[in-house]
Amino acid sequence: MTHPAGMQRTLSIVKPDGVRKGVVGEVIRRFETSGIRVVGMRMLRLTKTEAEGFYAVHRERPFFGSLTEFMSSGPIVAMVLEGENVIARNRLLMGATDPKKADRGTIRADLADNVEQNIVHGSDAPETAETEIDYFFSKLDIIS
Ligand code: FUP
Repeated sequence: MTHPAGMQRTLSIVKPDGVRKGVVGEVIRRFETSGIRVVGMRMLRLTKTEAEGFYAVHRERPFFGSLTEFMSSGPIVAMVLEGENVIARNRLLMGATDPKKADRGTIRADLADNVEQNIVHGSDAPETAETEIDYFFSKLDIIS
């Protein structure tokens, strides 16, 4: 299977606040409108332990307990996104981690309440994208 140069995959998550607010469709619409393809998708609820595994890099941070409590507080929608340079493009659509600092028109500026409950997750680099996609998806779950 050959892909055009620059073609990437990334993991996106609509977090429990996004599902509670009913903005899953709105988030997907923004991806599709900007030419990003959804090639895998599932809804699930993480246990606290699974949320801790996903955010293991933040283990020592003061917000780790609260963040993993929040991430396991309700269902999430995990997606594999595909496109040219999609890791950076998704991060641009998401906006800064803290919605107060995010540019207008980004998902977080428009929809999020605070730095913890910030609607979406998106992988930040090719290596983390691969690890994070593998955390949620088997090869058979992804459309190629
Ligand atoms: P991002 O890549 O934009 O999701 O941001 P980070 O990887 O820095 O942080 C991951 C998650 O930790 C954020 F989405 C929310 C949470 N977080 C807090 O709760 N408080 C903080 O001060 C920073 C991050």
